[in-house]
Amino acid sequence: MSARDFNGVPPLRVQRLSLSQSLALLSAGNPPFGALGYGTPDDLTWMPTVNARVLSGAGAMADVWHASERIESGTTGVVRWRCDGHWMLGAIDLDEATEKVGLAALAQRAYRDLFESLEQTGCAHLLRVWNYLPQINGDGGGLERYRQFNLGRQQAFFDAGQAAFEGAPAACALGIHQGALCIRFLAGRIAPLPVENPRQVSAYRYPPTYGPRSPTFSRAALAEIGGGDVALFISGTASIVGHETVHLGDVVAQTQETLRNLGAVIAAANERATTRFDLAALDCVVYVRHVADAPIVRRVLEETLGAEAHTVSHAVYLEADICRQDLLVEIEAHAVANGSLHA
Ligand code: 3EB
Repeated sequence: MSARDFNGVPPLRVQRLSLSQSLALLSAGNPPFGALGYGTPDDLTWMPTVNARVLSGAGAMADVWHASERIESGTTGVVRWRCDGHWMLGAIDLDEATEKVGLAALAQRAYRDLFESLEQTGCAHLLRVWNYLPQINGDGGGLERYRQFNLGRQQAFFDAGQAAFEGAPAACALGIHQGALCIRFLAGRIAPLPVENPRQVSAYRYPPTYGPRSPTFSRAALAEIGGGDVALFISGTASIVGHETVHLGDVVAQTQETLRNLGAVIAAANERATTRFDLAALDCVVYVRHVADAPIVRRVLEETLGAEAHTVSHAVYLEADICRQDLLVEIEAHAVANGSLHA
């Protein structure tokens, strides 16, 4: 049996729910594997959340994860995790003010503990990471804070002997307006299949004009998640062609370019799997720098994909800063489809 044979993979499932639906699930005595809530901590107290203002009408939402029944919880250093023996969800919240170190050192420590938690649970492979940094575009003593974060993150990958280039996990990195450095991740026992975007330079190969250390992520990751399904995790995607930001100051054109990039990543992913992922069938999170742009971005999605598209109706819009000052919008997504990966 091949290592990727889905018969050997206990099922992992993810559902996008409204806050009330996810709370109902919890009170029904059916605690899920984990959840990632999109909204303020005041709305969501029982799951790790993304501490950002929700701009969509449906209010706070959550991605609720289900795994097998034998779930173990634990902590490793600063990481809180849940694991079913094959899949693992982890969360880190670290406050610079309390920890009294800069962001580079903080990121390095967070990722050091993250990799240690993977070793402890045996879920050695990182599939997807969600990074949220306070004041991402702020200056931290001569180096932008996002670039400091990249420094510490890449160093921790090196220190742990983890793939910092080809084979890096899918990820997103956004700026939140308040709170701590906040990292959420999904790991598993089997390495995912990384996917790049032919329209873009791999982020781990960005030239040094974007900072002394490259960002550490692949454009997407594919994984068999049991039950004959494949998941596609698409990293934060923006209006970047090659390595350059395009359509400065034009949120409509940036959104259109972002959708072209998403389409290109999906096409690249489809070459690696026996299924066809579809731009119109994503669960996406849309990060918008300026609150007033949210309805404009939504209109572009509707015009491009149709108002009835799953991607349009299930999108969560959050106020966030994007890692480049000139980016106005970024979209990340996941999708599940029936099929398997090409060997
Ligand atoms: C980009 O394409 C936009 O640093 O983990 C997207 C996804 C971006 C992930 C990260 C950054 C990250 O470069 C920014």
